[in-house]
Amino acid sequence: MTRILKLYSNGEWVDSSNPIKQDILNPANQEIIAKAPEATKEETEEAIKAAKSVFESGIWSECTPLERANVLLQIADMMEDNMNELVALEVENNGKTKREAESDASDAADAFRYYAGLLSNTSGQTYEASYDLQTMIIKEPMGVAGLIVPWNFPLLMSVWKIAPALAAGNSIILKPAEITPMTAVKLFELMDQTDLPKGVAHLLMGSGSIVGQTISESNDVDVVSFTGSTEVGRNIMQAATGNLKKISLELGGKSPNIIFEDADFDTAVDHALFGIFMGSGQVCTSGSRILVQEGIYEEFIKKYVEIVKGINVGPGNDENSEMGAIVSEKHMESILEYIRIGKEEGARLAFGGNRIVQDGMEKGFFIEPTVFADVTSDMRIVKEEIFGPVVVIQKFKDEAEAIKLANDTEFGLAGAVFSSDQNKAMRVIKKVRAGITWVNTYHLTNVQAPWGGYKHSGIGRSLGTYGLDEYQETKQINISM
Ligand code: TAP
Repeated sequence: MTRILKLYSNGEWVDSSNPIKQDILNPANQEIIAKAPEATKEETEEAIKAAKSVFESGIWSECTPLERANVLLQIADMMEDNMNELVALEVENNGKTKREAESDASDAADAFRYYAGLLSNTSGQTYEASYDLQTMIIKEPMGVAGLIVPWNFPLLMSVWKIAPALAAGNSIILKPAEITPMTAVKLFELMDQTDLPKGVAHLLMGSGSIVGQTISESNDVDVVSFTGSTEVGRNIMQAATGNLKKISLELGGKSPNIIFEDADFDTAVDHALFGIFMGSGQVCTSGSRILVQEGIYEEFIKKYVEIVKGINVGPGNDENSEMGAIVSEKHMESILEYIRIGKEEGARLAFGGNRIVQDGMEKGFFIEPTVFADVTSDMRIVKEEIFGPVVVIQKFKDEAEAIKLANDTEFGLAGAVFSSDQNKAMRVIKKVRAGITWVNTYHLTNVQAPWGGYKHSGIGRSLGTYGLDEYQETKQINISM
């Protein structure tokens, strides 16, 4: 039976007054798994007001750090106790593989533990500004935090925002992507069973143009944290001007993966595969532009394609699947359109390029892992974020050209260098204008490290102590003595 989802507002699961419901699909077979409410502007405003009033009551914002840490640990425990269900829901709703969903869910529980740990540590600053003036710097919660997340990591992106926002003592409104609400609903069901006071956390499903826009424009929202497209990020920045709310934006990327001739060949090939095909390429930090030094260029393509041919694409719940489905038909069509454009632009299609419709996969949204070689910097497939399993491979001559090509993009989210010369690798990675970078590996990161981009890839940082700062005000108190 199809599940009917509800909004979670002011500590209650409630129906929306809007009769329109969104079908929530399994992208591996188009089965309807649930019907989700579409919150109205009025319902969004009511939730914001309730969140504000609970914030002002001090029931959460004035808890001791240790009390808040205990609640975060309860949420982490609940997630771990319900890991299998969280994983199954993510696979069913997003299309990613079980292995990927397991890693997301475990990282998400860890993020709650990490922020609980930060709260358990004392921190702060006090100094003597002059003989008779003592200055103290303190951090305070901001108020209501609007958290808007995309469909590619529905659970992990929600938690990367919820955990620090709650740790800081804010009230929160979470808006999941319209098409992937399932794990957010489960997470709120779990949070509802903890000691988190009612009314601190609200879950509003609905469209970006109504719920997202209302959150971004509201004068009662003090901070908006958004992950998604650069276009919507710009929109949010404009909408936020009303009350000059703080914003953090984690946007798109077109990240370079630079492979020098002196790199360990097999390691470079292996990580360049993982760099783009993890999450079917629907990952903001994907290494979607591989830059290979001329001496190994043809050999690299040959080996790369040989392995790509063997990637097992299939439903996420099949243990043998190495790459899952594309999240929606609309997004699949957009990726296929880019593949068409790439062919038209004259890039060499070294492998893939088609929707997969055989072996009982005809109802799912599956695309072959796709490799374009011999691309040039002016091509749209090199410049624009495709956000799918499509990689472009470009040749470079020397270090200077590698850096030039790597930075020849409006984005600046991620980048990697592969070389056995540590000095050269460090020299080059420091020149790459991006916030998340790797040497001789790809995608590996941790909850302590700041996550975010340069240039059109965003503003602000998630995770680590930096992530907590995004949800805090900083105050100086000067004490005359
Ligand atoms: P977006 O349209 O940016 O959606 C991200 C989130 O913002 C969703 O919750 C969306 O709601 C909401 N949103 C949409 N319009 C809004 C508005 N005017 N005000 C406030 N919130 C709004 O991304 P998408 O459609 O999911 O994907 C489009 C492209 O974005 C992708 O192809 C990819 O290039 C990029 N993208 C990047 C990332 C990361 S991690 N950087 C993640 C996802 C997508 P709805 O779901 O209701 O539209």
